[in-house]
Amino acid sequence: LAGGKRVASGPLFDVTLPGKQPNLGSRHVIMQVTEELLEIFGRMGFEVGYGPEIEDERHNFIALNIPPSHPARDPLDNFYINESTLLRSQTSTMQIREMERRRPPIRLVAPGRVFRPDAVDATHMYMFHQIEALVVDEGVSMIDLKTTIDQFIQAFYGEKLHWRFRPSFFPFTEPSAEVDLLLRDKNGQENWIEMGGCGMVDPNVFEAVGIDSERYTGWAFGFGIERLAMRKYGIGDIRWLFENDLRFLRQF
Ligand code: 2NL
Repeated sequence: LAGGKRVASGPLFDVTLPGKQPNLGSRHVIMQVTEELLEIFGRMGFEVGYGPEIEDERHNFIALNIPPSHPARDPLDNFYINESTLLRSQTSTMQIREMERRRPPIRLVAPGRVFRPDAVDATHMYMFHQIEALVVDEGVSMIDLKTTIDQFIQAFYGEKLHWRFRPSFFPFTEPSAEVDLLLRDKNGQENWIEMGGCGMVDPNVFEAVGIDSERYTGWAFGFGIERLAMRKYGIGDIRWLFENDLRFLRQF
């Protein structure tokens, strides 16, 4: 329009010019890895459970066979909100909730944030993500546990990596083991890195949730999702995952 009158002066802008590139967001690498893990465990027949990040002592400690005197309950090693409420220190809380709610067979994975006031360094953070698996049924054995971990590692890393069980102790499993993955660095140096822990569910845990420990057995494991992602993508420092530096995040 010119002076209120329409003039035949051609188009006001050139529609053939390239547009401005919008800045598209994307999923964080930890969320991408979590989705991949759920996909892999989904194919193996696991359901997914989510639960609260603020928990009571029953679900975080008592039902997991962690007595009041246990060092894991030290107020300095947990984020307590008041005397009996805290930010969960592991996702086993979710498995306890599920076992309280229903009877075996149970085949469940629970991913989520956990919180521990660790000193921050290249491999430790006060908040990280865990994925825990729980299988409860008649006749479940440690062979099933080992096979599941073996198939999971092959599916997630796309190759058969060397890994090992290292005897360990947790109050909620007996026997217990830690899972180490072999890492070869540029110089051919071999290092075993800890990915998480596992074991056969302790009968005391079954007692606490009213499952007959004479009839049922089960296994469980808990892996750190950051560790799994760092091993997969060669990320050298856990802090990079939480600094939100786009130069880092855009690589995934
Ligand atoms: C670790 C260790 C682990 C479990 C988690 C579990 C859950 C129930 C009963 C028994 Cl309900 N066990 N979970 C078992 C062994 C180890 O996690 O260091 N994770 C990063």
